[in-house]
Amino acid sequence: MKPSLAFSLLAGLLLAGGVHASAADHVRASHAWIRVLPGDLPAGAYVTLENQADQPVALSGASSSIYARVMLHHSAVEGGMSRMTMVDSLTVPAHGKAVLAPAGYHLMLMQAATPVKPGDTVRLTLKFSDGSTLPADFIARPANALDAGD
Ligand SMILES: [Cu+2]
Repeated sequence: MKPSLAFSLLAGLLLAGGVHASAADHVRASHAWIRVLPGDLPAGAYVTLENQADQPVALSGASSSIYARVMLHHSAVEGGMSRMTMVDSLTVPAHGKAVLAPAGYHLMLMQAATPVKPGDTVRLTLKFSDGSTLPADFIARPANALDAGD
């Protein structure tokens, strides 16, 4: 056996051991959708994240080839007014879930390079605080949509 092959086998075994498996390996994304608003208004992206690991993981943001800026936000009603604040991360508990939904946590998508219309599918790359990433396809829905429609 050539030394290089032996090394790659060993590296493969170490990775398969799962001791340092990344956050993204344990997370499943579902009900992923985007609410598209008219003109240049930012769009909200929503998704349900399920964490199958024994440790919590933290969503720290996302990126997209279509939207120049993606930010993690939280909406809350204060004194009758809905306000958005930026958040650094959103924890998904061990064997639990986090739901990004209207009037709560969402990814704010800004500055679309090409117009996104209802029915389009947009790939977002979710980022976790350990640096791992999870690509997920989001279905674009109209401004009056309240959920993924699935
Ligand atoms: Cu927002």
